[in-house]
Amino acid sequence: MSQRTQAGSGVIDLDSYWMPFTGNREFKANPRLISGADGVHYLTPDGRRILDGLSGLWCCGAGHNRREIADAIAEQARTLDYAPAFQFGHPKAFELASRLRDLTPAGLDRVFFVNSGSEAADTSLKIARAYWRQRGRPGKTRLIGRAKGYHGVNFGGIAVGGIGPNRRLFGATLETDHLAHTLLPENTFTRGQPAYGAHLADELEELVALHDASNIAAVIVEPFAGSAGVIPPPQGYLERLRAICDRHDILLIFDEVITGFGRCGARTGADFFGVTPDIANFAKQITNGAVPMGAVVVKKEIYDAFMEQGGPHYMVEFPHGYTYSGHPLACAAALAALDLFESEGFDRQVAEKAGFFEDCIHGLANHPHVLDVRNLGFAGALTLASYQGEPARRPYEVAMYCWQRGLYVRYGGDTLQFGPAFVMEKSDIAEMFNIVGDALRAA
Ligand code: PXG
Repeated sequence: MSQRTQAGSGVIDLDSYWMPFTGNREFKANPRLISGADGVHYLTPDGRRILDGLSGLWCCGAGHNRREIADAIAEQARTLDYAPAFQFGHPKAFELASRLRDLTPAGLDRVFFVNSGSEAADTSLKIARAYWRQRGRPGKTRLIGRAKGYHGVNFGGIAVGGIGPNRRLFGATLETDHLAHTLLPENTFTRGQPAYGAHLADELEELVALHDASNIAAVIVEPFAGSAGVIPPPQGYLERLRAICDRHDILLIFDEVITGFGRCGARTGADFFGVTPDIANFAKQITNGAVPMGAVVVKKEIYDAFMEQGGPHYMVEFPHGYTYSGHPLACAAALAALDLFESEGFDRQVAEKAGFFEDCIHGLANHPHVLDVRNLGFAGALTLASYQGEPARRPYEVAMYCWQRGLYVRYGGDTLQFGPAFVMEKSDIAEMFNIVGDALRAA
């Protein structure tokens, strides 16, 4: 018998949709439909208002259904719905590239458009390898990620990614190495960046000793690890990675898909931590989640290496790109979203409210089942004590309780994650953590 659910006045069939990163059997037995949104709330078909505790999936920091973005998309769809991305261009893609150049740290000057964080990851890894080939050092191919890292789900991204369940079904990937993660028992319940752990960056020196830098193309890390449960870098760690990369001619890639455009309380993670990578990947917040888009922003020297080795002037210098790279609707949405970012000062808003958010989430430290609390900017996570042999069960149960109480929180592994919209009021933040507190007591 097919599974169905009521959605407003109609009934929908749940069978055909194979849902991404979802327990399909559980969802279809216990559907949680979202049919609308308003500001920092979601609306359900049965008329409930649900506080959005993760800005969608870390992507709607400006709040939902922003009229400025919706109007820009509608206007663009009537003016130029699509233009060929290869060998032709449309003005808004150039305008947006300049805008991203201006909003990202000095030195990051050339912008390659993609459609997601996963495509940004694989694109950045291909750029890194090809760059060294263009520079006459074709042996530099090895890619290094970090345990607990998340760089999306394409083959390059899972190869450098460090989350086992995302890789183990899929067989061989690229040959990669991983730095140790920085989630240390010494640092539990730290507010913001822990003081201890910068030495873990020195593992990169050990990998250089093992492989020789002549074989290593790039290191990719998230400024703070997001998906694995908000793991802020130890103080001095990113600086040390940067120094080791410089010493050995290894490109440093920051995956800023979550940290970019406001989440840290700065324009980017690079700005917040004061470390500039050679390549920075963005997605999510670029368009406020309204149209899929990602961007890989690289140093001018990297772009120039491709131009110099490009052959006859009519030849393609970098055989890579997507039909929808720089899609007109995405560009229009991004320009409107970045207008809001600047006019409403989302980086400043987060910086101002981050202390309140921090106090609220650390207020849960003594609640039942809580083993750790971590936070940075408008991002935070709880690690919860597991049921024997069932690490993922308690966060799921807590999240289901919250959903019943009108709060959407993200659960995965043994963590709960929080990433409110930048525009969320303090009263909503307090309510969010009150509900979570009740859920923990009930669990
Ligand atoms: N890199 C990073 C750092 C990410 O966080 C991706 C790449 C992949 O992006 P796409 O657009 O291909 O999904 C991500 C995505 C969570 C959560 O709960 C995180 C992501 C996605 C969904 C949930 O932390 N990050």
